[in-house]
Amino acid sequence: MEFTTLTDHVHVQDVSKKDFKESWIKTNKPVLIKGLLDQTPASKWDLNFLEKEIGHFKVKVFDSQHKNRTAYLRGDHYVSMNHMLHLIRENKPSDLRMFVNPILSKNKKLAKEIPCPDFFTCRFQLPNMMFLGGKGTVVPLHYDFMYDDGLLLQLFGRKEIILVEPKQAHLLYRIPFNSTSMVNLFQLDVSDYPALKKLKAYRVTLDHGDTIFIPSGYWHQMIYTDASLSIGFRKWHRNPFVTFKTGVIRLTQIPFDKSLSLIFGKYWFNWKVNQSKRFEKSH
Ligand SMILES: O=C(O)CCC(=O)C(=O)O
Repeated sequence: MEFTTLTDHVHVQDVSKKDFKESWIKTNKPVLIKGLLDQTPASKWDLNFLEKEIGHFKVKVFDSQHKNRTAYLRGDHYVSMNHMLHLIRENKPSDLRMFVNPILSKNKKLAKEIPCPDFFTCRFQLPNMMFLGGKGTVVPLHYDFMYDDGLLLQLFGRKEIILVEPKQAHLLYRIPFNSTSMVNLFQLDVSDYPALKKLKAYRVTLDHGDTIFIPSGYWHQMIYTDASLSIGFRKWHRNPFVTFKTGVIRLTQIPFDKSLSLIFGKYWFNWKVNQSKRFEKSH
């Protein structure tokens, strides 16, 4: 496996909507964007303020108990947002992880303080998402399942990201009916996953205030250097047909996968993991 540090970066002041589309969205290339947070009132947010504004909400989180699952969107149980914010305050390790949570849409005043940047807005704007986890949290390797383009802005803490271009997806042991992989690129195991030897990936650290552009179909995995909180902005794929086709596929795939998981539990999970390895062997 070969890692290259992602060095491409731009300053938000030099980014126009047209340039961003031509240089990064159409070419499907990741880039680090500097200065975005400073342009928003959210640059002044602190933990006391967030606790007051959103701390009382209940949020759904993942924990590490549910190992026989490959669904990755909403989480397993509820905790208070205050509980999650406390992880940041203490910079604590934790097995709780909040993923793609649109919590800011419950507080319009707050959502307005961190708007989707102009160069990334689209028709039928999706709400901003929040991602939060303790120090050492590992986000499973995946791509965003609607082939949307994503920006991830780091509000608190630091995280490391590995990015793999879509054309190397066949080396990643994708789980069937899903957009995730069981492979942990931060802890390489080439005896179990030999195809990884051929993999080339980008690696980048997201510091406070940094934003990464994760293009459509790019696989990504994160490890939280510190307890971290990020905001995600999403943009539908530039070709509406891709969104439509993917939507139809997901609408059948997700209920199918969930039903079999409910009926067969770990047997279904194990079958999928075995299939992901078989799929690789045929390449
Ligand atoms: O930082 C995280 O926790 C995950 C972010 C992510 O997967 C995304 O923005 O698509």
